[in-house]
Amino acid sequence: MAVISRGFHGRRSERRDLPPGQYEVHDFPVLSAGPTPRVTREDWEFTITTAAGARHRWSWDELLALPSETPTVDLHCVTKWSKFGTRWQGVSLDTLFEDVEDDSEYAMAQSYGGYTTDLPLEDLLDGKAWIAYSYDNGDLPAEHGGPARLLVPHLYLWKSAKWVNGIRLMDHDEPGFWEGLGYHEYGDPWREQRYQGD
Ligand SMILES: Nc1nc2c(c(=O)[nH]1)N[C@H]1C(S)=C(S)[C@@H](COP(=O)(O)O)O[C@H]1N2
Ligand SMILES: [Mo]
Repeated sequence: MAVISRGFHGRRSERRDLPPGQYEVHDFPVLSAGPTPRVTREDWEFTITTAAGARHRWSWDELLALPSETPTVDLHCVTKWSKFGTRWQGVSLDTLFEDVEDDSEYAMAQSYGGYTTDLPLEDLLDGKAWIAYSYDNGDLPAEHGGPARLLVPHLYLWKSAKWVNGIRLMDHDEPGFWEGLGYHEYGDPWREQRYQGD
């Protein structure tokens, strides 16, 4: 087997899994389309609404009483920064969808403050998405979506709705906030799906 000198590998950061067109950052940029909503844990609630209108609701205490997971994931923002190895704690959407009966194909995540983003329901399931309430072993800071945000790290970060307060199931796709402004309806960083038509 050939011994390859260090030089051929390039810098350490280039060996990480960086999707096309992205660069690595070490800080944690804040990107918010509007002011940061202030939601107290007492007032916070999360609702899954089926296409038929059935509502499944969790208070803050009910969310925290559910089994949680501690995913370590890479984040990829459409503005081209990627951050490796971010550590979170949250409840898997699989847990929240356990008792939800609906065969809808699409979901709209909705946030305090009015932000929305749409995605196929299957992209929220099978261990791919969480309602995250802790970042780096601390409370999730408000500017990053606290008390809790959606975390869907396999898609561009605009799908990870901060200050999430619900998911509405839909039998057809509808554009969310950025999708309605020309961003890609799916947003796979590995296929560089930044804008409509990519
Ligand atoms: N409610 C809400 N969620 C949001 C946004 C927003 O403006 N409002 N911005 C999105 C975008 S474009 C990105 S890149 C990430 C940024 O998350 P961060 O501020 O924690 O880095 O949040 C996403 N979720
Ligand atoms: Mo973004």
